[in-house]
Amino acid sequence: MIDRLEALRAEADAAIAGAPDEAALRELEVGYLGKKGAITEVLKGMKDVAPADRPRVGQVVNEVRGAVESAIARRRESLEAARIAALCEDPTFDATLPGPVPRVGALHPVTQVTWHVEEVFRAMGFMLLDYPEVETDWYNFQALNIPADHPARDMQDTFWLEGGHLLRTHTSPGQIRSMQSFAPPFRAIFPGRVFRYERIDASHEHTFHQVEGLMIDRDISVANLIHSMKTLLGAIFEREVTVRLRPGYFPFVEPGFELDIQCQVCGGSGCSVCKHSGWVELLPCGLVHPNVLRFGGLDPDEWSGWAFGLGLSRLVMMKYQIEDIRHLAGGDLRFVAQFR
Ligand code: FA5
Repeated sequence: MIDRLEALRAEADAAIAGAPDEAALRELEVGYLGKKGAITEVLKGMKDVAPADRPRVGQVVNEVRGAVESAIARRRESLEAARIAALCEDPTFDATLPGPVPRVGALHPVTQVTWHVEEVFRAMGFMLLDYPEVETDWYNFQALNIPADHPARDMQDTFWLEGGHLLRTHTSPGQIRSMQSFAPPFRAIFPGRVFRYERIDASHEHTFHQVEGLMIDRDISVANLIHSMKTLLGAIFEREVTVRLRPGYFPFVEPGFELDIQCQVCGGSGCSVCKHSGWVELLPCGLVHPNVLRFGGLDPDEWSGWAFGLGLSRLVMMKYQIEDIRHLAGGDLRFVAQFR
């Protein structure tokens, strides 16, 4: 067996040294070392070797296999060097020409800002949650203190589905769902798409993004809420932005506020995005209404909370000074490529 191996080694050495190209070399590699290769075949005879001789024979097998492997590697290197040298001799080859540039994609600005908002809130100990886009009337309205005949339903025109389901008009149903899932105190944000049966214009889409935030604890106050909103906006815009707080009505918070931001597209002088008012409605918020805490299964005498529903699509527009919301879902890759 040792003689057979030594003969194979000599034969392989000569064949490898004479291999004219990579294809021939690859064929030799398979022929000697492959599953059905000559060396592998010899190895199968190991079972017939006397036990006392096995260590010595085994050593030779390993040596021969290693030698063939390194002969192949050396030949491969020299073939490659010869190929490059030949290329350099070719007068039509210009090594200074730029190579093909890979096409690099870009994350959509909504994704980028969503991730940024998530990062800011995670650093403040908030959980990141995800809730269904198809909701029931109960989660989307009733449990948020908006009964069937409540005029506040008109504030959010709804896409109704079969079987009493609907496309969620806001991310607020997550307030009830999270209260049902987590024992207080807890804090969470839930970003996502929302849908409204609305006429679209420069600042209104039928499908847009919101991020809801909810903090449930004992003795929560408006001061906690304002501090968190300021931290968020400071981090997102990376500069001072002018905001104003006004009373706002939402059946699920009491008191409720509208936090507006000075329009970053026109700087406050008036444009189509801010409807020539200089301000953009961005961040409705307030203290969670006791009825909503009850619907979520919490005792309002013990627990309190704040919530906000950030208009994420509008935030993206303000951050990047995008003058029309329809660009966001327009599917034009030239638009997305600008946010690389
Ligand atoms: C709500 O959706 C409430 N759920 C927010 C809330 C949550 C209030 C928690 C209090 C506590 P509103 O309908 O105002 O509120 O929408 C919230 C934000 O979404 C708006 O400030 C605005 O920035 C954005 N928005 C509303 N409608 C559209 C639309 N058609 N296109 C794009 N953005 C919109």
